[in-house]
Amino acid sequence: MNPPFDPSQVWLILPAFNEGAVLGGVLDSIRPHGYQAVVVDDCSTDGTYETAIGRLWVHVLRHPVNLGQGAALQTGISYALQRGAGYLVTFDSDGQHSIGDVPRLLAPLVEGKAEVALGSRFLRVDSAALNEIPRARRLVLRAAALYTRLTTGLAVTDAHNGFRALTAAAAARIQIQQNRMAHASEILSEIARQKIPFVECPVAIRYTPYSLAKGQRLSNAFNILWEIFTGKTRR
Ligand SMILES: Nc1nc2c(ncn2[C@@H]2O[C@H](COP(=O)(O)OP(=O)(O)O)[C@@H](O)[C@H]2O)c(=O)[nH]1
Ligand SMILES: [Mg+2]
Repeated sequence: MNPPFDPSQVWLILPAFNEGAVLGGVLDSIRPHGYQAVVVDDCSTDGTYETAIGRLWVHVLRHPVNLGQGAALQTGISYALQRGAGYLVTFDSDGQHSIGDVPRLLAPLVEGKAEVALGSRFLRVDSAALNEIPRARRLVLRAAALYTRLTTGLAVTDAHNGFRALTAAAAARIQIQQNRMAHASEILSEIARQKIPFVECPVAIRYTPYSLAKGQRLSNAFNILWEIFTGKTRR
C-alpha cells in the first residue's frame, strides 16, 4: 500500500531498556520511511541512549530513574502530541516488530474506519508464522486475550501486543497510568470504557534468541495480573 498520508505526521514511540545491541538496526530500518521516531530510554546501562542520540534525526528522551515500559510510552506519546503528531505508533526497540507492517496498521485510521489499530500476531494467514510463537507463550497470550474478553468485552485475539497505531485524538484520550507491563491491559480497558472504535490488524512478531532471552518471562504474567488488580483497586 502506498501511504496516502504524510509519513512525517506519523510518530513512532520506542520504549527502550538496554537494547544497545539491536536499537541501531531498528532505527536504521525506520529512517528510509520518513516517519518520526521518539526513543524513550529508561536509564539503560548499555549504550542504548548513545546509540539513539548518535542518530540526529531521532528524538531521544530519558527518564531519570527506571519507570517502566508503560511510563515510557506515555512520556513519548505526550511529547509527540505536543509536537503535532497526526498518528502515533507504539513500536518495540528490540527488533521484534517489522517496519513494513506500519502502513497496514495506519490504513484503517487514515480511512476513518477506526481510531486505534491493534496489532495481532494471531491474525496472520501464513500458518508458519504461528509456529514461530513459542508454545508456552502462545498459551499465556491466548489466556490473556480470553481474560480481556471476559473483563472488557473486547473481542481481541492478542491482548499483549506492543505494536499498535492510534490517531492523535485517541492517544490524547488514553492516559497510561500503569507504569510497567500492565499498560497493555490498561489501554484495552480504556478503549472499552471510552468506546473508542478499534480494529485488529495482522502483524509479524519476530522471535529471535535475543528477544527470547531478554524479553518478558512467562512468570511475569502473574506480575501483570497483580499490577492490574492493584491498579484497579487504587482507582
Ligand atoms: N523505557 C523502557 N522500555 C522498556 C522497559 N522494559 C521493557 N522496555 C521496552 O519495551 C519493549 C518490549 O519489552 P520486552 O521486554 O521485549 O517485552 P516482550 O516483547 O513482551 O517480551 C522493548 O522495546 C523494551 O526495550 C522499561 O523498563 N523501560
Ligand atoms: Mg520483546
